[in-house]
Amino acid sequence: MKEKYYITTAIAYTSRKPHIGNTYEVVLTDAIARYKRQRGYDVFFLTGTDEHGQKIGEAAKEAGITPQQYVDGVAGEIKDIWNLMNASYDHFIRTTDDYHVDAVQKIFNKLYEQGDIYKGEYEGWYCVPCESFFTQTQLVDGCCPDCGREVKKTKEEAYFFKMSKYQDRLMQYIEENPDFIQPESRKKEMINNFLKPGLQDLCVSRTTFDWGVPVTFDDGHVIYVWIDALSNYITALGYAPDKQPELYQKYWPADVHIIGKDILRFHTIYWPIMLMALGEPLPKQIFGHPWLLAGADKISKSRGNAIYADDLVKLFGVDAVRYYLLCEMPYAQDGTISYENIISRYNADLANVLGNLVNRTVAMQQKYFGGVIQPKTDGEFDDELRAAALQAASLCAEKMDAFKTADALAEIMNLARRSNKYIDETMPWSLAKDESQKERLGGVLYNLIESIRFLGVLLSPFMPETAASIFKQIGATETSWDSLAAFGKTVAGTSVGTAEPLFARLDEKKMLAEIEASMGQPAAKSEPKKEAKAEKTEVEKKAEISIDDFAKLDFKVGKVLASERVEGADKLLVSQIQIGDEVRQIVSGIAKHYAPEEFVGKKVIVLTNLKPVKLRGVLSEGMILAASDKNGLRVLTVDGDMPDGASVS
Ligand code: ME8
Repeated sequence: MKEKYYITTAIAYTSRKPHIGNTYEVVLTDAIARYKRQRGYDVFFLTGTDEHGQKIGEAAKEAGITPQQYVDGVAGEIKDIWNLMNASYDHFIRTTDDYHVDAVQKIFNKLYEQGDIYKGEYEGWYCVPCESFFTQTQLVDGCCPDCGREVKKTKEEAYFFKMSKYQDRLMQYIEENPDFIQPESRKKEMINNFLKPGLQDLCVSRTTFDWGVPVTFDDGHVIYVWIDALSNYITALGYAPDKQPELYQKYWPADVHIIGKDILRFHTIYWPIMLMALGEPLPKQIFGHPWLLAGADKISKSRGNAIYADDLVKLFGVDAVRYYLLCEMPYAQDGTISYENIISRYNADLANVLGNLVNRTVAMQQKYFGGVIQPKTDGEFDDELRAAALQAASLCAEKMDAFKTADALAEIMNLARRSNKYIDETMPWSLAKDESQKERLGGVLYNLIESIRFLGVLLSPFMPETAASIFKQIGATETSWDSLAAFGKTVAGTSVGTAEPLFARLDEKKMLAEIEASMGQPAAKSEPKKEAKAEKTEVEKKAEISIDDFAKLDFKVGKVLASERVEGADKLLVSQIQIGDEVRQIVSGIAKHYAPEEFVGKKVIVLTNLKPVKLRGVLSEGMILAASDKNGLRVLTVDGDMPDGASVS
């Protein structure tokens, strides 16, 4: 029988649409859930929305609608974004769901009946955005010690939870279970800041507003939103004090609650104490992830610096956004997000390394063997590639078991880089020229396909759509984690699919200008005119230049790997040019003079340091030199065999 694995996210407040920081948490949890499923666990992944409390009640009032109408709208937006990000949750709980409300009331009643909750009067301070109580001495400069915002003086009749009664048991539990609070640094923070100074009884009901779960035995009281919210982790499994259904018995205790570091106190102190009082087992682990910052600030719904996942997905696609979030956020330190960073990571890792590897390999398999995968051979550099693939799998597992997604992704990208290096080392295009090397060429491509298959399997939890596209392009049938036990599961004689670019390089400057324009800032000058100029062949006599001017031009030998017509432009060909260890995409006005198939395989001269432009919407990263007059056009090439990447001067 499969081992169970129960993983949860925090439930997001339905005060506003979730920003990219909230979304990060869901993507992180999803990657772990997918990884665990891949490793054979029976996973239950829970997420949902936290819909009660003063903050949401006030937001609804401001919007002029009922709280229920308000939360229905925002919960819908949250679910849409989680779905857009391909979050593979098994259940989405809303704290306004009837079964949850009913169970929370029963939990409150049980704790009251057994004497853990008592009635008193609360006098102190309340932070509405954090939905937290504070004493005068806990305030910092008169403001909330957590978020620094204004607090409200509160005096009301209230119920209290005897936290102090369970303090010693909790301390003992934390000491005996060293992995309970992760990362380690956060554990010390909780012990030193909250447990050591001594726990105060927690105020667990409110009377000054009514958007919450009513206390059944005392009209006018609603249950404190954190008691309501934390209970979701067990009510979602059908728990109530009078019933522990099969789902609950199977999955509880949770293997891990994934939450942001700002809400650790609620999860590592209040929640375990609630469970102790209910006589239920405690979650095995609480993982407090770092924050995603915009510049130096925490992204926050109320600070107005929010970036939203749906906007990013429109620009970059789901998997690129997932990739950015998962590799930008190290284990314990905060990460940052900006459009520039996303674009440069996209180009550096996804387009240049991963996309390029898959595209080149599938194209070569098609070109040299009509797509049919040839048998494995043994040759130079093969052992290293094989070892790199096996090592990537074991290191990736090690990092994922510790929730270190950024480190796991770094291992995967290392394998992709190693595979690109293998292409440079084995030079398939050279092997292809020599009939006696045909078998070796087949073996080299076999190893590349197998290495890409490893990448597909390893990337599945992080970038599920990309992994599916990789499997389709290489025609992979073995896609399970277990298939990574050995290098060589690709079946010779099967065929690859058609090469489809996974990630086309982005034009950073243009994209940033478009983003700025869409944000309401002055739009950049329109690009098409610039493009027309770059495309135009200049024929007039030009002014003299010095040798220093000439030295600024970086010409290289390039080899045309692939070429096709640009849709809707009868003069343009878009070609993939191998220049040393990189592949550039170049658009040239030569379609009337060369058929794409005639152009492939040619060694051309490329001006490589020309600023990239878009021609008819297609990115061009350099210029292929050609001679022309009124009778025709011919590209420049080298006299004799020179490797691509060689300098021209
Ligand atoms: O805290 N970077 O809801 P929430 C990373 N309803 N994570 C962030 C973040 C950022 N900039 N901003 C927020 C709540 N988060 C409660 C949870 S659970 C029983 C109740 C994280 O909508 C935050 O830490 O404010 C939390 O884990 C989650 O997003 C939802 O935040």
